Amino acid sequence: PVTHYRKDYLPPDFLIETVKLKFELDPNATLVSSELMLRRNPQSDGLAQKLFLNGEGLTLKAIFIDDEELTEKDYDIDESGLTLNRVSDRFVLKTCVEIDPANNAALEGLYVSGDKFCTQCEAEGFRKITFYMDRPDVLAEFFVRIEADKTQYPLLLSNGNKLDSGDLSENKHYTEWHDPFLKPCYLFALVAGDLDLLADEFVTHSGRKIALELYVDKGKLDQSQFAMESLKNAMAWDEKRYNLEYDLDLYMIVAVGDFNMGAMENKGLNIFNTKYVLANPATGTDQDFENIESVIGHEYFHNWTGNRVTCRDWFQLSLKEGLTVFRDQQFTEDMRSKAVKRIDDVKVIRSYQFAEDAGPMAHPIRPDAYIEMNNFYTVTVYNKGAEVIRMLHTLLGEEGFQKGMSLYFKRHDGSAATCDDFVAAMSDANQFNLDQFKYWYSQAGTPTLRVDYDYDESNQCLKLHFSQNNAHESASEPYFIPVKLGLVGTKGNQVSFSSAEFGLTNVEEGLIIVTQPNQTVNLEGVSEEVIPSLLRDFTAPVKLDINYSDQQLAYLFANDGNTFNRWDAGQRLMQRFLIDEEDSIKESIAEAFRALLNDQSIDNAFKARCVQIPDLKTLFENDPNGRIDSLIERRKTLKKFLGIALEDTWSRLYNQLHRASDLDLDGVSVANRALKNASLDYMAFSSEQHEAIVIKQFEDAKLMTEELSAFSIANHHELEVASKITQAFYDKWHSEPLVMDKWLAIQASVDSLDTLNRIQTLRHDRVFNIKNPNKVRALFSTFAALNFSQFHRIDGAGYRLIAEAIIEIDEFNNQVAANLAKQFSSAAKLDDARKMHVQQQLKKVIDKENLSKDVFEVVSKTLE
Ligand code: B3K
Ligand code: ZN
Repeated sequence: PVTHYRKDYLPPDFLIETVKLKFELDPNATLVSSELMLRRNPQSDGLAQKLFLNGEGLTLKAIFIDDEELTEKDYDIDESGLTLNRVSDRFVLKTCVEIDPANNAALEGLYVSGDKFCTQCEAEGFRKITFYMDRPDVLAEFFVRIEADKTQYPLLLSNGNKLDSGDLSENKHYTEWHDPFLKPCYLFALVAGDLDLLADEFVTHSGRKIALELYVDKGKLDQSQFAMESLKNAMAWDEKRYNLEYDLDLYMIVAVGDFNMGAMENKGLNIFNTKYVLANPATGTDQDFENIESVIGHEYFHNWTGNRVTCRDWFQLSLKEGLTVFRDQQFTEDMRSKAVKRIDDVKVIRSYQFAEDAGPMAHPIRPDAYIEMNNFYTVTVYNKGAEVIRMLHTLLGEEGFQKGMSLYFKRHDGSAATCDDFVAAMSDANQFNLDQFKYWYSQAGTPTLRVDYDYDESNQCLKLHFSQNNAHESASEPYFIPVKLGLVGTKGNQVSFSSAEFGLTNVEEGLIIVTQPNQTVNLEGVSEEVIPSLLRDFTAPVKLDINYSDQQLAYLFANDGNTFNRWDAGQRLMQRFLIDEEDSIKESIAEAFRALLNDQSIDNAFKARCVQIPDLKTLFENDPNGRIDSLIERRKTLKKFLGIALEDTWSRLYNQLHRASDLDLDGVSVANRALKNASLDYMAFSSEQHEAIVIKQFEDAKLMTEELSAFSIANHHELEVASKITQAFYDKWHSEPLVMDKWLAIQASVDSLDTLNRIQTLRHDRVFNIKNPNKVRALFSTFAALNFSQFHRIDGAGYRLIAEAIIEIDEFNNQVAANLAKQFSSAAKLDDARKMHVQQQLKKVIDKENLSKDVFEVVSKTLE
C-alpha cells in the first residue's frame, strides 16, 4: 500500500468550475452521467499534459471531451482511476458510468440502506460514484438531476435548492438541484426513498425563513421531535455565540440505519446514523438525548467550519473537526451544565486519546502521513484537536477568539484552508505570537507536566517549579501550555495571589503560561500555606504530575473552588487505591464520598460523576505496568467496599431520588436519575431487597434510562433475575434496532466467563446483522473496549473472537474492520502471555488474502 505525505502537497493542475450530474437510479445498475467544466489552475505550473481523475469500481459506458467521443488511445483506466492523455487549457469532460449500490456493503459512495439510496463521500468516497478530482481543494458548483421510480422513491434529494421536478415515462420522475455554494465533492449527497417528514421552520436573525426538513423511516416520527428541537437550538446558538447565520433556504437531515459513523455534514443535506436522530423518552436514554443534541449541533456547525471554509488537504482535517468539536462542546456547555460537560469531555481525552497517543497509531492532530485517510478520523484529530482550539480560546479570551474567527472567515470564506491559516488568523487578529503554540499541531504524544512547589512564608511567596516532558519521538520542542490555577487555604478558602510576570494582581484564579522545559513561576502576596490547584478545567491536554499527599487530595476533593479539579482530586484519590495499591486509603475515600453525598448544596449531576470509579481503560493507561488482573480485582474490591460502607447513604439516596424522579428531561431530572441509578448500582453489594428493587424499577419504567439501568445492573451483578429481565427486554423491544443495540452492548460487557459463549449465540440472533455497523459496534466493539476481563482473557479467546470478526468484516466493510482492529492498540503494554496471543491473532489478520489497506495500516503498525 502507498503512504501519502503531507509534505508532498501540490495544488491541482486543473480546477472544476461546474459539475452536472445525472443519476438514473436502480439498485443494481445505476447510471451516473457527469459533465465537468475543467480549466487549468492558474496556480499550477501549467505544464501538465495529462490529467488524472479518481474513480474506483466504476464501469465506463461512455466518455467524451468537448462532445468528441474518446478512443482507447486517448485515455487509460486502472483500478484507481482515469488518465486523460492529452488535455487542453479548458475543456468539458463527459462520462457515463454504471455502479451497483445494492451490493455496496462498504457503505462508502452510493449505497442502499433499507429501501433507500444514500451516499457517504467523506473522505474519498465520491470516486466510487463518478470519475472526479476527488480532493478537498477542488471546489465546484454542483447541478444534480435524479431520476427514479416514482412509487418506490417518491423522494429524491440532493444538496442546495430544488430547481425543478416532474414526471417521466414508465412511472418515473425526476428532481433537479442546484447548490450555489462552491464545494468539494466530499460534501456531495444524494438520498432517494419513501420516508416520513417532520417539517419545521427557523427564522434567522436577519429575518430569513429557513425550511427545516427531517426525514425518518416510515413510522418513526414519534422519535424525531427531539432532533428537530436540537437543530433549532443549534441554529439559534450559532447566531448568538458566533454571529453565524445559515446560508441556504433549506436544511435537510435524513436518518439512515446503516452508517459507518455518526453523521455527515453534506451541504444542506446532512445524512445521519439513526442513533443520533431517533429517540423519545421510552426508547432513548438521557445520554442518548445529550448525544443527539451534540451531533445535530456538530453537523450544523460544520456549515461554517468545514463547508464554507473547508480543508486544503486531508492532513488538515483537524482544521474543521477540532474546531467543530470545540464548538459542539461549547454548545452543550451552554445548553446544559458547563462543569459536568467538561468532566465528561476530559474523560474521553484521558481514557481514549491518551491511549491513542501512547499506542502504535499515535499521530499529531495534523498527521504527516497516512495509508488510508479514513483511519485518521480519530480522537486525536477530533478531541485533542478540540483541546488545542480550547487552549487558543483560553489564551485569547472569548472576545479575542471571536476576533480571530471573524478574520478567519474574512480571509478564507469560500475556499480551502490549512491549520496554519487558522492559527495565523487567531494570531493576527490579536497580535499574539503563536509560533511556539504551533508545536501542538506537529508533535504527537501526551506531555507530562511535573510540578513541585515550596512556600516561603517570610516573603509570602509560593514558588512553582514546572518541568515538561514528552516521551514521543516526534516531540523535541517544548509546548506552550496555559495553566489556570488557584490556591486553596487551610480553611477551605480560596487564597489570592499576584504575579508580575503574568499580569495578575490579587486574584483568586489566574492563567500562567509554561513555555520552557523547566520553569519557575513565583506567586507573590500569598498570605498563608496553601495547596495549589493547578490546570483548572484541564486548560491543556497534559498529564499533571504533582505530589499531593493523600490528605491533601481528600482536602481538595472537599474544598477545591474549581468544580473540575474537585472531581479530579477524587479520581486521583481513588487511583491511590487502584493503581498505587494503598489499601488503607479506602476508608478516606468512603469518608469523602459520604461528605459529598450529604452536602445538599452540591448538584446531583456532579455527585454522580464523582462516585464513578475511574474506568479500566483510564486505569490501564495510567498504570505504568498495565497490570490488567490487579486493576480489575482492585476496582471490584473498591466498588464493593464503597457499596457496603455507604449502604445507608445509597439506599437513602435511591429512595429519595426515586420519588423525585419523573418523566422530565430537564437538567435536574436527568441529574437525579444519574445519581439514583449510580446508587442502585452500589446497593447491589449490600441491600437485601436490592433484587426486588431492580425488578420493580424495570417493570415500572416509563423511561429508557430507568429501564436500561435496571437491565444493566441485573446483568452486571449477575442477579438471579437477569435472564428473565433480558428476555423481557427483548420481547418488548426486538423490533426497535437502536434499543436492541443497547441490549447487545450490555450483554457483551458483562464480566463473566460465560460472555464469549453469549456473544456466539447473540451473533446468530435475528436482531444481529454483521453488515450493520451499529450492530458490530454494539456487540464486538463494546466487548473489546469495555469488557476488560473477557477481551483480555488469559487464554487469548477474547482476542481470537475479535480477530476473526475483523477478518470476516474486512471482506465487505474496510472501515468498520479497521476500527475494530484499533482495539488491539494497547498490545505493547500487555504482559508477555497476552502479548503473544495478540500477536498470534494479528498475524492471522495480516496474512488474510486481499486484506484492505485500512486494516493493513492499523495491524502492521500494531505488530511493529
Ligand atoms: N465529517 C464526518 C466524518 C466523516 C468520516 C469519514 N470516514 C462527520 C463529522 O465529523 O461531522
Ligand atoms: Zn465533524
